Amino acid sequence: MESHLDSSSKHVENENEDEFERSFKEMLSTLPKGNSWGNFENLFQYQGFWLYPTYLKGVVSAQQQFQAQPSDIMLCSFPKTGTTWLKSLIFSIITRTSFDDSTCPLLSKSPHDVVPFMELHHAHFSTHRDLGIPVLATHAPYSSLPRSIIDSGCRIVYICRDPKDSFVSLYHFKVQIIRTSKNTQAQPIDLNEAFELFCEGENIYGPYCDHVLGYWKASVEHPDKIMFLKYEEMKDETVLYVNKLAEFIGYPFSLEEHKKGVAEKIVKKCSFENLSNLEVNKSEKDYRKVIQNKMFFRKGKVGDWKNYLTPEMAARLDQIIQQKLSGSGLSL
Ligand code: PAP
Repeated sequence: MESHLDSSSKHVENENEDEFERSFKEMLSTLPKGNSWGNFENLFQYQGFWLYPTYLKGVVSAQQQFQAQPSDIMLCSFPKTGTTWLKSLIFSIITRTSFDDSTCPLLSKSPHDVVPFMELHHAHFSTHRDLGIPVLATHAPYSSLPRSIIDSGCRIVYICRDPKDSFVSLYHFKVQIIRTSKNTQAQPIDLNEAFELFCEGENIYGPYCDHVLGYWKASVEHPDKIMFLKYEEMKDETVLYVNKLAEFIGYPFSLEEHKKGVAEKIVKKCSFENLSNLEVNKSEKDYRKVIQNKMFFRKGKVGDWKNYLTPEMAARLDQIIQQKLSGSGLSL
């Protein structure tokens, strides 16, 4: 039975939630409003980046409430740069002695269910610390991370990708979401229009370059705390990077594990071919409202942009990126 104390603390919790909703709505009404990318919601510009209200609410809530621990691991990324892959790799590294080939949760759960997003679980921030899996993912830009993440000194792993491939991946994701949505206001956006917006930085968590540069600069300043990865390099030498990753997050492979090829097995288990063929990841089960598990697995290739962008479009985006990154020491 619910105790008197439980119900009164729930009451306070509800009041706090109501107060948060009220002040969030008030703040939202003051922010610059952007395009919707065919969505039924517009993007809003917050601290220099474009977000949909649902994600923005989670980021603001995390800024106010999330308490990071030094042993936490934050997986940060711009959308469509390899988050699903990195979630499954980090999860597998951390839990490698807890499960065997037949009991691994990745066989029956989406990588997004085993490693949650910070901004999608506002007020709960389930890091699964209690299960010994202190990992949380976010697409929030570095400058909008909750203060406690920086102050705690916890490890941050960031992954980026050729923006041309990220754009193509994002575009297809968006088209699928709109197709699945029952909201009649949602209309698929045209590729050229979406490309224009992406070049101007008006896309979810955009501008892309500012997102990448924020984490890049922080990783140069604090290489012991922030690991900066590139999707293409990971694809090329996955085993090497899984070893580096394990070392960096504090779960290095032992000599015995090296001999047994444990890293190689993790790489195989988390490969696009393997994960995308699991029933759970082929499923149309809603991961979150209109987003289905299968939408996180499209092609998993480097250079698929060539099938969608003209050479002129590619040159234009490359030039924007080069200009923005010039002098940073980073090339993409
Ligand atoms: P998110 O930001 O919504 O979480 P994210 O996982 O970062 O998405 O990106 C999805 C991309 O990663 C898709 O790329 P594509 O559209 O170019 O195909 C998806 O196919 C790819 N991807 C998913 N899982 C893997 C994997 N195991 N290995 C390599 N790429 C993967």
